[in-house]
Amino acid sequence: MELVFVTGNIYKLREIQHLLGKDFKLKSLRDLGFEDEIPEIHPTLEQNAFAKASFIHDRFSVDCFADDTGLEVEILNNRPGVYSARFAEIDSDRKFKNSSELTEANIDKLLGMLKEKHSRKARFRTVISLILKGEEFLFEGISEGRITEEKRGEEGFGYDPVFVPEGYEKTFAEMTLGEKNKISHRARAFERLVDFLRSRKDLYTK
Ligand code: ITT
Repeated sequence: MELVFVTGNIYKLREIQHLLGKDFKLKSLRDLGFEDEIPEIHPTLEQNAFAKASFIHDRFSVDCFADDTGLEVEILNNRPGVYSARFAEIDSDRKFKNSSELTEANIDKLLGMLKEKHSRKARFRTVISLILKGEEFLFEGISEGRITEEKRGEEGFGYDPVFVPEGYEKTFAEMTLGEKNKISHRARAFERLVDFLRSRKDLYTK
């Protein structure tokens, strides 16, 4: 089965293709010849995921899905949440040369805000919006954990160097892709998507 994954993030595309296996052929936005940014302007992960998926569905009439993920830190009232990707830009005039500089600044801001705080409890939450034959289906995956005091590890992306999942000592950035995929928020949400697709073959065969 062919499905379009509405993302501009190649790390995510790699992670998800790894999870889905050979039953599903994942197409990227580039395969559709689409390389523009889709604005993520909504106040919730659910709305953003749906906006991305419906934008591509309306334009190309393809079955597709989009996800949105946020890091929700309990003592910060679930911030950065939906603003995780652009956290360092909020209330700041600073301009960033590239995405890795922004990622570093996001992490520094987070660690700064957590200094002296008595709790470092956090969770990643992923929401997937699937549009299949014109109908929307939503899936969620959560990874509970905590924010470290310092960055550790080189793998992964985003906040991985400062997030330790519950029951582990290593950060996500100290795990291999295979290890992270077994327990990550995105993996859990995508497992639900895959289970759904397998159970509802009637929706997309013929
Ligand atoms: P899209 O093109 O799919 O929108 P994105 O990089 O904006 O890609 P998300 O919206 O899913 O990705 O995630 C928002 C931000 O949350 C992302 O830029 C990272 O900073 C952070 N993030 C998401 N998933 C993460 C993960 O598994 N590990 C670490 N950080 C993550």
